[in-house]
Amino acid sequence: MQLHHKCRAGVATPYSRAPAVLRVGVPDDAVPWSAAWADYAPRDYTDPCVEGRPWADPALGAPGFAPAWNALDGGVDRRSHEGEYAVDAAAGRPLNPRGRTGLAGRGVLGRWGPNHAADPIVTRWRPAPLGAQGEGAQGAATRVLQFVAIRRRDSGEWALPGGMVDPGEAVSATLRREFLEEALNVLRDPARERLVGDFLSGGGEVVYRGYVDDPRNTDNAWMETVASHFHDERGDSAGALPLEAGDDAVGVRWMDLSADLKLYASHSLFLRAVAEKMGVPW
Ligand code: RP5
Ligand code: MG
Ligand code: MG
Repeated sequence: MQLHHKCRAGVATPYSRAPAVLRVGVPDDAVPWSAAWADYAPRDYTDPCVEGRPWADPALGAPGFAPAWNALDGGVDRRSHEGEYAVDAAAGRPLNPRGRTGLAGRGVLGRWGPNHAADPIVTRWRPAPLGAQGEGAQGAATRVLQFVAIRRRDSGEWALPGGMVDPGEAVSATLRREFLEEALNVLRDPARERLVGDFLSGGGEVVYRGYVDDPRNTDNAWMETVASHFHDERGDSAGALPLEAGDDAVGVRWMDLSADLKLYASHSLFLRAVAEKMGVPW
């Protein structure tokens, strides 16, 4: 099992979105639920920002709330890409498939169990510097792949322009919508949608599907995603878009793919898969 570390540490650590709330330190060997830890008693924390929100679940035990774990529950997909997850029988709570995080409850996440997102990875070859265009095409070996990165409003980190799959929404629609909102700011001017034409249709090529090591994760709520790749080989469609940050993004830019990038959550892992697919060094 791959150990999560953005949502867990060996020593007590503040929860990223509510620093007064401390995660219990969870050493590597105590991460799996199968590791005995009789007096493991993490703080139970659900942030007030999710209470009563239309996009969030009610509290467990609230009248009329009977979630169907590991199932498509009305419009809400409570299935995991990781296979069937366990549910703590006594507490009636789903358990993080990657093990302990040092914090119980939902934190700032809306759903108990999996919270589904989609991450569009839009790439182009880095354009030759101005004035160098006439010197012949870049050799395949020296071409540098770039992707569209956004800077997140919540943590200030660079990330993929991903977002949550709405209940009943197709993942291909989420990929397109989130790119339009965060990297093109269609919320300011809806007419900008036509700039992408059909570049983002069809869902792209899935390079990752599964758990995200997201700093918001808890023992009972976690992020999962489908990361999908869209490549503009000639750089004259998506590669030439007038990028503009919007919604929960405060910055946007083309970034060279590199193992050295320090990106949000486990986004580097998805980019590594793109580098392998495109045959560029990582
Ligand atoms: C990450 O959070 C996913 O990979 C996706 O990029 C993002 C979705 O959450 P929001 O951007 O909507 O906060 O875990
Ligand atoms: Mg968004
Ligand atoms: Mg987002």
